[in-house]
Amino acid sequence: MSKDVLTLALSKGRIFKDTLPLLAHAGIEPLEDPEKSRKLIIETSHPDVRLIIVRASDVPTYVEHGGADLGVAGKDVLMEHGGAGLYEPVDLEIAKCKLMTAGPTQAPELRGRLRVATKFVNATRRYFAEQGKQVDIIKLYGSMELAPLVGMADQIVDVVDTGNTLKANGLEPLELIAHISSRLIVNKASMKMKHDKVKSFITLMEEAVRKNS
Ligand code: PRT
Ligand code: MG
Repeated sequence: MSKDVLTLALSKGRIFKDTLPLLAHAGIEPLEDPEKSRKLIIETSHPDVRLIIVRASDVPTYVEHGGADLGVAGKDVLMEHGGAGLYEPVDLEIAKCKLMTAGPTQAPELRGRLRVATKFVNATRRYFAEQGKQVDIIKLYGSMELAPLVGMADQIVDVVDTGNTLKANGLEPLELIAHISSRLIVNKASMKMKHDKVKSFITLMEEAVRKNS
């Protein structure tokens, strides 16, 4: 990584969309739209800042291992990653949602241990352990809503925004595990080696959040 350039890891979709106005506050504008371009490295109007486009769940990995100096990741993803090797200096207050348990509106009587399908294996295990409940966790990579419908799981753990997706699949939200928003994360070595640049970027993001709210 060049000492002069800051690399910021973002995912396509809602995080990219919600980060744009925060970047605009810092005078940073992407030169291409990742929804249209196939490029994974996107230059910006700021010569010292470039973006890389990765999967939402890969953002902490890129930042931890120095593939990016900074990144924007949902707290759900960070809870799952564990946050080792990262600083998490700013709550950007974007892409808000809730990490919840959910189950069928008409749940059949439970026999045996609760089976929970989720991509948030660590957060789920921690949550039920805190309740003193032993559950069987089934790891999925998406479309968790399907698992109870086909009798594979009793409940799911997923992020919920409007709740429409649950409702459309005959499920309802049950327990709140955590309020979720996206965070600015920073590579620990970059914080030392590029301190002035990273520090001023953090300050700009803090200002942008205050302006945004
Ligand atoms: O899509 P991919 O597998 O690459 O990764 P991802 O699904 O994690 O990425 P993305 O871009 O969908 O989400 C990025 C981040 O946005 C997540 O890590 C969350 O922190 C945050 N976020 C906020 C959400 C939602 N709101 C949300 N509603 N992430 C996902 N959803 C899903 C939800 O699971 C449901 O299936 O959107 C669907 C619609 O939600 P309802 O409740 O409004 O119907
Ligand atoms: Mg998605």
